[in-house]
Amino acid sequence: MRISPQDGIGVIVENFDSASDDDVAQLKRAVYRDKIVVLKGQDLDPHEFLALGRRLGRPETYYEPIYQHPEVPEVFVSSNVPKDGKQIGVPKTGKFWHSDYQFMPRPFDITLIYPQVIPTRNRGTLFIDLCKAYENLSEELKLAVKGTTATHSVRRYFKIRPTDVYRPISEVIEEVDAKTPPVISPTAQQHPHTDETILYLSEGFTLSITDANGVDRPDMLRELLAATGQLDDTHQHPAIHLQTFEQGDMLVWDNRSLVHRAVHTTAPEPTVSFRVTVYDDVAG
Ligand code: 7UC
Ligand code: FE
Repeated sequence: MRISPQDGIGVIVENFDSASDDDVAQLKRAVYRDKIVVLKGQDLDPHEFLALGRRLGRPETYYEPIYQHPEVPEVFVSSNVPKDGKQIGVPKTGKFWHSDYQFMPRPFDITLIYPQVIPTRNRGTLFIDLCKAYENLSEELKLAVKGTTATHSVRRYFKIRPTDVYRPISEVIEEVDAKTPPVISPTAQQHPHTDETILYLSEGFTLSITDANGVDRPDMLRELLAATGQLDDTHQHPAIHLQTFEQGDMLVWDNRSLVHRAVHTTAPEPTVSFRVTVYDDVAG
C-alpha cells in the first residue's frame, strides 16, 4: 500500500489490501497519527464493508433501528434515496458539529464512512482536530479547563422517528433522556494511542461545562467552542478541514480526536452513505 499526505488533515492510502495484516496495522497507525485516511479504490458490498471494519476493531450497531441497513444492521445508512419505494436509513444525518456516539458512555474509536451516491454539489465532510485545538489554547485557558467536566447529550439532535408522529414532544424528550441520559467526561482528556490532549467537546452534543467547584460555566463552553472553530457558521475558520471524496473512496478517521459535520446539499440531490463504527483494543 502507498501512503501520501493530503492538504489539511490526513493522508491518502492507495493499494490497500485488507487481507494483509501488515496493511491493516499500517492503516491503524495512520488513523491515529494522521487522523483521517482516505482509502482509494474501494468496491465493497455492505457485508464486505463490515468485514473491513472488523479488521480495525469491534463493530458496534447503532442503537436506533431506523438507521440500520436492512441486511447488515451493523451498517448505519444515511440516505435520502428510497429503495423499492421505501425509506432506508435516515436522511441528512450529522449536519452539526459532533463526534460519533459522544452522547454515549463509550463513544466510537474509529469511524468508517463509505459514500455510495455522491451529490455533484456541496459534497464532503468538515473536520476539526480537537488535539490541535487544545494545543492552540492560551496557557490561561488550558489551566482553566483543568478539572472541568463536559456533559454531552443527543437531546438537541435526536431525530423524530416515523413512530413518533402524533406523540407529545415532551414524551419523546423524556424517552430520549431515559434511554440516553447525559454523560459526563473530562473536558480535556488524553488520547490513549498518541498521548495528545483532546479538548473533548462539540457544538452539537455538549450541553454544558462544570468547573471543579461544581459551577456551570456557559461562558467557558462558548469560549472553548469558539476557539475550536465550531461557532463559525461561514466554515472559513482556519482549523476547519473540508474533506471531499469521489466514488470508491472510503474515509476512516480517529473519532476520539476529531469533530466532524456533514455538508448536505440544499438542492434535493440524492445522497447515500454507509457507515461502520468500531471500538479498538483499548478497554473502555
Ligand atoms: O441523525 C443523526 O444525525 C445521527 C446522530 C444523532 N448520531 C450519530 C452518532 O453516531 O452519534
Ligand atoms: Fe457523524
